[in-house]
Amino acid sequence: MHEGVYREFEETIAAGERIEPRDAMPPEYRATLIRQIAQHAHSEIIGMQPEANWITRAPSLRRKAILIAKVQDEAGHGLYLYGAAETLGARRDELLDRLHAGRQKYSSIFNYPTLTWADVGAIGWLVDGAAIVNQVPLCRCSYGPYARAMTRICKEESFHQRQGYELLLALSHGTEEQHEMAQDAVNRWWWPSLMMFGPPDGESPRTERSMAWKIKRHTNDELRQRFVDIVVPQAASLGLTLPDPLLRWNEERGHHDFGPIDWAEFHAVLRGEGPCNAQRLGQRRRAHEEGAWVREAAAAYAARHAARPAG
Ligand code: FAQ
Repeated sequence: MHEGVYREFEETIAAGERIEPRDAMPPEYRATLIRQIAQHAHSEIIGMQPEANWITRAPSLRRKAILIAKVQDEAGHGLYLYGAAETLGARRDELLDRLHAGRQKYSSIFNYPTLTWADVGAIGWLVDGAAIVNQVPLCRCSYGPYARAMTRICKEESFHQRQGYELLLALSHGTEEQHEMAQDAVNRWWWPSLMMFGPPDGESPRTERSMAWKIKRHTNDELRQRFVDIVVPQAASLGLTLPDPLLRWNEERGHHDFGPIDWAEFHAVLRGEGPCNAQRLGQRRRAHEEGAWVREAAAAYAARHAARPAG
């Protein structure tokens, strides 16, 4: 009987149609999605920290209002994604427990520090830019609730990306000191942004299966290349350079060549040895503990309303 059930699943995938929460699906498909969506959700809420670090020090009221809205959007993205994971039977409190215990990952990129105000611009331009390149194909992912969450998230991310670009443009054309600050931020965020796309294809254990299931639509290296090709002309319009002496247009390939990525650094960050891993996870655990009263109050409120007769 199981075979028949999964045949329908295989046919839906082959036809390029969506799998929905009540459809039968192989347990490995469910587990892969829970892992990826949870890691993605964790990245959104941990990703609030590096930029939130600058809210109190934003240089103007306008910049402060924009930054608060952006960080709030990231919390919202986390909510959509935890909601999508719940449609697969995952429990949100268990996913958070796994994050807090260091048993579930979040993106490597958020383990780097935000040293100056220009880092807010570099995150918007490069980190949100990389996130968009990775996430636009996920809008066509085979699992309906994840694909639909991505559609909305991508729209908001493109505002974030433009916000970062505009911030860097202002700094790049400001005083000499501001220009240098923008260049320094780009120098520090460039390589970690390339690592966001994951290990090279030959060392990516999940890609083949996820491509067959149409969760992923492109490999890690394909999306990394797409990102480099998009960003190079943007850097030129910003009047900033990218810190890679090997970066150049390859006429034959029709793409930019770029220098080797330090995969040892990437693996060290994934092992918890990045510059800010301990700080980020510590802050997340503290926020969770200090927010316990909010969760309790919300549960008590919901229980009281559920007990009240309708009308
Ligand atoms: N960091 O076999 P693969 C954002 C893990 S954007 C940490 O290639 P897969 C927006 C991988 O999960 C950032 N871990 O795996 C924002 C796997 O883990 P496992 C979040 C990484 O899944 C902007 C193992 O290594 N975006 O937050 C990383 O096929 C600004 C083997 O790798 C997403 O999560 C990494 N960089 O491909 C927020 C997008 N790379 O199995 C705030 C959705 C790989 O050992 C401010 N996810 N790993 O547990 C994906 O598209 C995929 O999961 C990939 C990895 C492409 C990340």
